[in-house]
Amino acid sequence: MTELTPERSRRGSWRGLRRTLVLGLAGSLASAGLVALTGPSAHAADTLGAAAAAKGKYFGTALSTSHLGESQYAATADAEFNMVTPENEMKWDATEPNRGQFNFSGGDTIFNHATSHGMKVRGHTLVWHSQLPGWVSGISSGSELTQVMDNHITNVMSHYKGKIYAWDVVNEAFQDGSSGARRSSPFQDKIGNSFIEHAFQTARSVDSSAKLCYNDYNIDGVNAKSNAVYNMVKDFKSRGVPIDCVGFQGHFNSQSPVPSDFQSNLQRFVDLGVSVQITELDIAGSGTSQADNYAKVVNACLAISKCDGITVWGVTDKYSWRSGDTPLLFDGNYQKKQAYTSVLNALNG
Ligand code: G2I
Repeated sequence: MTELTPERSRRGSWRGLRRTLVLGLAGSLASAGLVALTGPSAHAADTLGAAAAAKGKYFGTALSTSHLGESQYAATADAEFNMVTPENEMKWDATEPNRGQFNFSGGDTIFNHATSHGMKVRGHTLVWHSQLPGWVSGISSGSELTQVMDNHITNVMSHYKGKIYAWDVVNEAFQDGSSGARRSSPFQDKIGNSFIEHAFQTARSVDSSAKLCYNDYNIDGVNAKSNAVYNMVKDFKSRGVPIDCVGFQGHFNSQSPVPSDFQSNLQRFVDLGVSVQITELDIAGSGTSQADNYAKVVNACLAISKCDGITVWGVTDKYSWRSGDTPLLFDGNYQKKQAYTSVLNALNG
């Protein structure tokens, strides 16, 4: 997201003055009984993307080629969101199923749909142990795997060079639990700790216009895993390894609720000099408790100027990766849920 330039800030002050005048006039008319003042704000935006944009943030969704042909799916996404993450289409198994053979058909479908409807795109994800073709896991030499990783990053990022808002360069490289250790993966086991910084360095050299993020789950509050990620980012910053953002996936349920220190945890990462993004938000539940949890997440991001935006991990409960948890903002019939209204009100607040 663009920083606040002097010009924008002047426009902001003008907006403030204009708002004072408009509200003053509206107040006089109201007291004269000429108009009724209704709602929280006369200028409240009526879509998630527009409401977020008014606060200098984005509000995105994961999108899947499997459902784009369903008119309500596409129409809901196009109306509400201003950022898109391909749910599976830019992952390694989709983009390089065989060594050296790249396939961007699914990624391009999502990219073209998003950009032709005015939405930006987050790239997801370049280096991840999951949805990784067997031929990659089968490589036993660390130096060969490093070359293969570099070649993958280079080809995928070059295809979308200059067009991607942010890339999840490395995804889910740390273990859950109290160890704070790296997760065993082909990259970790064969290349070693340096694979992450190597991936970021390669990514920067290919497309310096994309923000480069590390993305993970269960790092939303302060815990051993988020401490380990925090220490990695701190180390990267101190040594000049290029990293611009940390993605907090935000998959919440009753075992893993929105933590009370969510906002302060985001803030400590911002204090290291990166921005933060909520990248895969979904919250199990229903009704008021789900709506309240969504509001907590949105309010935390709004409170942090370097929280770039929020992406929910899907459009409708019908196609959620965990649809039994009904974790999204639209139900299976594309009706707005209480959680939707809660998010929109928080963004407009
Ligand atoms: O698992 C939830 C997310 C955790 N963080 C990284 C995300 O990339 C991940 O997304 C999910 C997708 O939402 C699922 O759609 O990643 C899953 C796989 O790790 C995706 O599921 C897979 C199915 O397991 C495959 O059977 C299927 O072929 O989606 C594939 C494409 O439809």
